[in-house]
Amino acid sequence: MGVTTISPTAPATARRSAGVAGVLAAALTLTVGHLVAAIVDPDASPFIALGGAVVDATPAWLKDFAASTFGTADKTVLFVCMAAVVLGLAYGVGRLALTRPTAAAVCVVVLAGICGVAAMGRAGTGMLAWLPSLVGAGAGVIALRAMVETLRTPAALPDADEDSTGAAPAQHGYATPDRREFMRSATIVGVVAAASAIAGAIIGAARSTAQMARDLLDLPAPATPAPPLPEGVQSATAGVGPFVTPNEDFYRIDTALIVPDVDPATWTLRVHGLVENEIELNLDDILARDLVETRVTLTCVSNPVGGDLVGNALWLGLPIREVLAEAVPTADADMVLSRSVDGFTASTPIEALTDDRDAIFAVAMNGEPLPVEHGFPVRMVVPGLYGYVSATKWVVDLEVTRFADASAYWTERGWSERGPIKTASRIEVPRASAHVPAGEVAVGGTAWAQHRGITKVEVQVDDGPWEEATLADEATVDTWRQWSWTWGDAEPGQHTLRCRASDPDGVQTATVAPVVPDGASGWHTIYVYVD
Ligand SMILES: Nc1nc2c(c(=O)[nH]1)N[C@H]1C(S)=C(S)[C@@H](COP(=O)(O)O)O[C@H]1N2
Ligand SMILES: [Mo]
Repeated sequence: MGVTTISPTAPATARRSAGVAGVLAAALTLTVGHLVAAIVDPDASPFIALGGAVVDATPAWLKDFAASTFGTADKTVLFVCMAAVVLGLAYGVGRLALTRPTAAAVCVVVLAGICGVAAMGRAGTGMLAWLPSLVGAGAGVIALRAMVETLRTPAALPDADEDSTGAAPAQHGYATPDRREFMRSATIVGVVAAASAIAGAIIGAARSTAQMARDLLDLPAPATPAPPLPEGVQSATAGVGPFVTPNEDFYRIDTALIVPDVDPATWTLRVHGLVENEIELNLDDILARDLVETRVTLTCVSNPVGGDLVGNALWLGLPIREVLAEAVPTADADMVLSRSVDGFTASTPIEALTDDRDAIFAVAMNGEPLPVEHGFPVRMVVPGLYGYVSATKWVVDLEVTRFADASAYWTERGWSERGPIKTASRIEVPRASAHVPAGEVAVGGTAWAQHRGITKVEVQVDDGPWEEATLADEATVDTWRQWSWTWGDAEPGQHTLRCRASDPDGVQTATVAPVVPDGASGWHTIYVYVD
């Protein structure tokens, strides 16, 4: 008997292959789960459900760190980290399967079970939220078994029986496995996993009710159209961003790992709480009413000084003020807690929704139905307040309440319960650290103080005097305002450019504040090199 091919522990190559089998089985578990989810309940995809649970369990400081370090790529970073952890675990489970197949199967079921429980706990998932993880786990266990079976080539150790007392079971060792058999089973599993991933993606895309309904939606004409844009809203300085932000370039910030797929046919908006009349509206109710068109610049509280989490669009919607007037809030109400279909909430001071500003339930953005990722079919837009306390996308519920009695998603995570937008300005041209030729340098940028209006922008070179920039035309006090300035005598060397805006209340504060808890402040400062 060839003693060299049989050992009491599995050969290293078999253990490595078993690890790979574990990784493939995990991939199959997740892709089959994703495919089943695409058919029964897209929100219940195991990996996405797990991601949601991880996000919810992440401490606020780590989220802030992730958001500030990775910006809008933070979700990708989350998924990559999760994939690394899952695949690492799967490698270990695969190796375990070689010697303890039952224990390994239990591990797969437990891991998938965690995903299933996470899916059931997710807002917006249905009765079958556990099914994708269960089916995925089943596929994973079978695949792991089949692959590892080709590596487990038990053979009696030559002296096992001699050592045994006779009562003890015979010991087994491992012969060198047949690589071709393993490769064949691993290839089959890999192909099935890839096919499931592709099918899941195709079905998921085809099944998006929201996308289809959006394509079919006929927008009504506004009862109150926005006045035409003044000719001169664009900065005279070439290179400053467009006054109206195209939908595809509009920043996107939300807690949704996959964009909620809301069917407008069954969508309703409920208004309740401290009101005399509860109200329920569907999309047709809203589209049948007199809609107003309004230009509003949205800003994220997480926008750093000089940052680009800000965008300006033409919105069409129903004034929230009118709906609240029908609901008749009680005198003690001071806040409206809006909730999206995926559980996000925002706390808006009631006066911002009942005064004469254009706070609306928006159904369109720049002349198109709301893009799905910007809140289709209906979102809130409230001039003057950061998005996290006002701009609820996929909104389904308004609870009229009190700040003393309820709190919103980000308030529970350390952010301020109120979020008026701070007056801000930024230099867009030249770019930070740019090289510019000496002489005349065109400088330009954007400033905003929503619902108050920008009255002045000033620019300072190095520690020189503040010089007044030329303001572009104002569309409304709710939109940003562009500006331009000519630096007449730029001399070679490194220079500092700084800008600051004024609103009717005075100059924007020089005090440097971080984004947490209620928005960044300070004067945008860049360095440029004059050649
Ligand atoms: N449902 C939902 N609505 C939401 C959010 C969210 O996480 N979920 N984020 C808010 C924040 S923080 C901002 S800044 C704006 C951004 O809107 P946008 O993605 O359309 O630019 O949406 C707000 N509405
Ligand atoms: Mo935000």
